[in-house]
Amino acid sequence: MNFNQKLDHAIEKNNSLLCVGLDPDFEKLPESIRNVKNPQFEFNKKIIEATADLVCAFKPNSAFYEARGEQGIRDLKMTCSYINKNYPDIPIILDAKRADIGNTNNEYIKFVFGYLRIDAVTLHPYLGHETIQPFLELKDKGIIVLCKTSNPGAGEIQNLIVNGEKLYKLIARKIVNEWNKNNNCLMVVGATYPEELAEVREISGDMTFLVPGVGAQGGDVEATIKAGLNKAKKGMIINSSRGIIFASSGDDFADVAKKEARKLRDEINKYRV
Ligand code: OMP
Repeated sequence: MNFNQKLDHAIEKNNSLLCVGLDPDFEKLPESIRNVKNPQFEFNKKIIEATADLVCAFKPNSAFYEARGEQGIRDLKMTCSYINKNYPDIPIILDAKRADIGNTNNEYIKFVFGYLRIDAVTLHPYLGHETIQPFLELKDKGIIVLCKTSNPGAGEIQNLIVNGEKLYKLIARKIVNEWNKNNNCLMVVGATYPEELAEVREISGDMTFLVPGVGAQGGDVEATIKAGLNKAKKGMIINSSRGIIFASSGDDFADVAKKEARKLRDEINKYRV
């Protein structure tokens, strides 16, 4: 089963376009968890157990694990192994925004797909097609390229006019027309820019978007869903990290995360009809 098939299966099974971002900022973990042996893993495990029947994917962001050095990498590995073993139907996306020259890419690929056994990874397009190609050749994996990101300063570079159009549109065209030969490309389009999301949807046919920016970053769910759905009323992986995993800072964090995940999943579905 390739990434898109696995994603589709999870979307149908859980009736969900929601992705829970596993960004366990160590300083924000409840005190009772911070003191255990594998704190980020133990926190994630509870979040995963509470939300696995409500999501279409989990997305750990590498930064939160790298920040803790070898302990963090161990917790990330344990998290991925736990999902693969106990919830093999749920795809894992590693948010790492990779892509580099050839020999460096090989090492990234070994880490992400060899060591962690992840299903999809985020990449930036800045070094060009040549540096995306080794990832594109991995036919069964999801290759998720940044197009229009959710951050306030995204336009500084992404809205520059290149060849008569905004750069993010040119990137979207490249992904769709040149880079997606193996039908394994997705792209990142932030929920904080619904107008641009609609423009990118126009360019991209039915391609699936990873859409961060609802929840803590304030993206409007209704506007996002209406702008980004494809013809099959899906084509979006809507990520929320802090808005779900840190909805409570107390020991009831998993129960509250479950409630928030259900609320957001249902709100998304309300606009899919
Ligand atoms: P919350 O703002 O806590 O929901 O987290 C959003 C997650 O999505 C973080 O892991 C970000 O690094 C990631 N993200 C964005 O917020 N904006 C983007 O444009 C792209 C990403 C990403 O690639 O996932």
